[in-house]
Amino acid sequence: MGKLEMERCLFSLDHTELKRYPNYGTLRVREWLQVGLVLEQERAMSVGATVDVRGAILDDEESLRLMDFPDSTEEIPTLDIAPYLSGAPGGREQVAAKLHEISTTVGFFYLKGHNIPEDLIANLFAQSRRFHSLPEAEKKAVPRINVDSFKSGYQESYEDRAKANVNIISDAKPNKLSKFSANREGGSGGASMSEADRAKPRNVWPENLPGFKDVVLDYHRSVEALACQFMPLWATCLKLPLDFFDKYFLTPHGTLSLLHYPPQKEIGNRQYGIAPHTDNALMVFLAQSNVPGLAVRMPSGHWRLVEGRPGTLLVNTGNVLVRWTNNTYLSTKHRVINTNDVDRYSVPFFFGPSGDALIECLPTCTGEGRPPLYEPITYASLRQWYYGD
Ligand SMILES: O=C(O)CCC(=O)C(=O)O
Ligand SMILES: [Fe+2]
Repeated sequence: MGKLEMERCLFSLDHTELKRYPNYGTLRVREWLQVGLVLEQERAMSVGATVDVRGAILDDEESLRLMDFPDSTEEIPTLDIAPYLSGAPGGREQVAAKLHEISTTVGFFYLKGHNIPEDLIANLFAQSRRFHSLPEAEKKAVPRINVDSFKSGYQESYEDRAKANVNIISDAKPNKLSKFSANREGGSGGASMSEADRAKPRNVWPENLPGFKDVVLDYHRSVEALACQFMPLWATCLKLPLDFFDKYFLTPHGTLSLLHYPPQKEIGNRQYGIAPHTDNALMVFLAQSNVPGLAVRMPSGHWRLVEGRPGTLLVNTGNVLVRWTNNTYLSTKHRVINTNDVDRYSVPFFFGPSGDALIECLPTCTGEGRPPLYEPITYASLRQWYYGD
C-alpha cells in the first residue's frame, strides 16, 4: 500500500465502529494514525513549495500602491442566510446558489440573518476593549500558549513571520496589532486525539476580569454553531451529499481573536496593521466595529475599503476551500491599515476542519481534463506550512 492510500485508509477509519473493540484504547490504530500524520507532515513541507494555495504573490510597486491606497467601488455582496436557517422550502438551495456565486467571484460577503444576538456581539467588543485597556504588565501575564499548533492567550505584536507562508508580500514590517486568542475547549485534533490530548487546557484567561471568559466562550459557541451550519450549504453548492463533510468536522477548528490596532499615521513602507494575506482556514467570520481599516482585493485587481454594516458579520473563504474545490472557490487577499485617529477593534473567528482531516480535491471538482492541482494534505500540516512552525 502506498503512503497516500494508507493515509486515506487511516483517515476514513470508522471510530464509532472501532470503539466497540474492547482494546480500542490500546489498539494500534492510534499509532497508525500517528505514523500517517508524520509521513504527511514531511510531505507537506514540499507541497507548499510546488503549488502555492495563495495564488500569485504580489510584490511589485504598482501592486503595493493598490493595496495601500484602495480605490475600488466594486460591490461586496450580501448573503441572507435566513431562508436556509428557517427551513423555508427551497431555502437551502437558494442560499447555496448565491454562496456559490460569491465564492467564485469575490470571496467576501456580508452575512445577514445569522441569528447571533446583537447584544452578545456588543458585549464581546466591550470585553475586548476592557482587556486591551489593561496595563501592559497584566496583559503580558496572560501567556501565549501553543497547544497542538493552536495558539491561545495574549500576543503583544505579531510573531516573526520570516518562516511563515502567511503574507503575500515579502519583507513586511511586523504587524501593528495586539491580540487575545481563544481556541475551542476540548481541542480540534479530530478522532486521532488521545484522551490525554482531549484533557489538555486549551485556553488561558486574564485574572481580575470577571465575565470576560463567559462572554468570549459564549460567542465562540454561537459562532461555531453558525459555522457548522454552513457545511450542508457547502455540500449543496458542491453537489455532494448533505452529510459529506461531517467526518471532517468531529472536532472543528475554531480560533477567535480579539484584535486591537492602534492608529497608524504613516502609510507605505510595507507597514500594516495586518500585512496583505489570505486566510488559511475554511472560512472566517469577522465581527467589525464601526472603525474602517480593512481592504479587500476585488475582481478588477483594485482594492476596496470595507465598511462595517450593522447586523451583519463579514465572511470570507480561505485556503482550505481553494484546495478542496481545486481552485473553484477563492481565498481573497486582504489587509488592514488603521488610518483613523482612534483604536480599531475587530474579532475574526477562524473556522476549519479537525486537524487530522485530509484535504484532497473533492470528487465533484475534478474530472476529464481537470486534474487535482494540489496534493492531499492534512489540515494540521497545512497549518504548519502556513505558520512555519
Ligand atoms: O481586522 C480585520 O478586519 C481583519 C483581520 C484579518 O484579516 C485576520 O485576522 O486574518
Ligand atoms: Fe485575514
